[in-house]
Amino acid sequence: MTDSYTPPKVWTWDKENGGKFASTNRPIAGPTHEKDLPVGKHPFQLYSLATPNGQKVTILFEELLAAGHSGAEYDAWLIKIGDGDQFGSSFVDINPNSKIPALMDRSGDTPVRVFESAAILMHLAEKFDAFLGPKENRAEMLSWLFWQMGSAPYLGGGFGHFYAYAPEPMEYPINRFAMETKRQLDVLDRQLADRDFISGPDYTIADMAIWPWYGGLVLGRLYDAAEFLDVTSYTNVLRWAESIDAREPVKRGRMVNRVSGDPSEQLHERHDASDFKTRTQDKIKAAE
Ligand SMILES: N[C@@H](CCC(=O)N[C@@H](CS)C(=O)NCC(=O)O)C(=O)O
Repeated sequence: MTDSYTPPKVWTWDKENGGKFASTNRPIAGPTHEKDLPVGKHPFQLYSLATPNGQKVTILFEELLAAGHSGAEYDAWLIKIGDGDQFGSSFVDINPNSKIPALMDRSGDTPVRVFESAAILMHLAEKFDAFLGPKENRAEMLSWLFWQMGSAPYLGGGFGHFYAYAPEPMEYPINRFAMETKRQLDVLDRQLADRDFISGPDYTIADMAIWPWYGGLVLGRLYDAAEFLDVTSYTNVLRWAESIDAREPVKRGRMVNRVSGDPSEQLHERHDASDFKTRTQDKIKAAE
């Protein structure tokens, strides 16, 4: 890596370009290998990992079940993106974009694929008519849901990448994306100054989409960047993040497809509500 870089006339793929995800990043789409995906007994088959984008969906599933929507039972299968599972042929059939989360809705006569986390949240919330907030506030709720989809790539792909994953710290991109991340936190902080949840008094899929990213950030769980970004100065975001963090379905949703952290909070796959008590990694290891 040098201080100055002159782009070549035509970009070519340098497989050794470094960074934490260099082994899986590619400039081409499509499958790299043939691989079938397992199918469980429930109406919804989720193929995912407990990154912030993955958590959005497992949190919604757990919230739906806790609210009494028993038709929202789901199997959550683990997709290890570090191992390239997202490039297996059956995964690519569900998500041609090769990213988690990906869902097969098998509740009807014909299975339906859904990819992109906001599409999955909308699909499920509409199906169960839950966590959408009141109809007259739908435009506001959707605005925040899609604010998240447009904004988080600057936090994850921009700030997180250059602050935590790039092969070496680089001042220009870290400055650029720290500035943008702090601006986004301020957007949220102002919005949450006089309402409990992001689009009003109701807890909705917009909160579930924003919380794993921006809630995780102010709770000090993302990129080891809490001090650098002075996250505790966003007091309204912190209050909102803590209130959502205290919800039992959110605690369960965070555990599903988690492969790091405390073993008692890692439920690699979820096939039954009882798995939270019996199938976490601490229990599985103790039984071996
Ligand atoms: N906009 C997508 C983003 C999904 C996404 O970026 N997923 C990441 C994990 S958080 C992934 O699967 N990365 C694997 C890869 O890029 O190869 C969504 O919200 O569903």
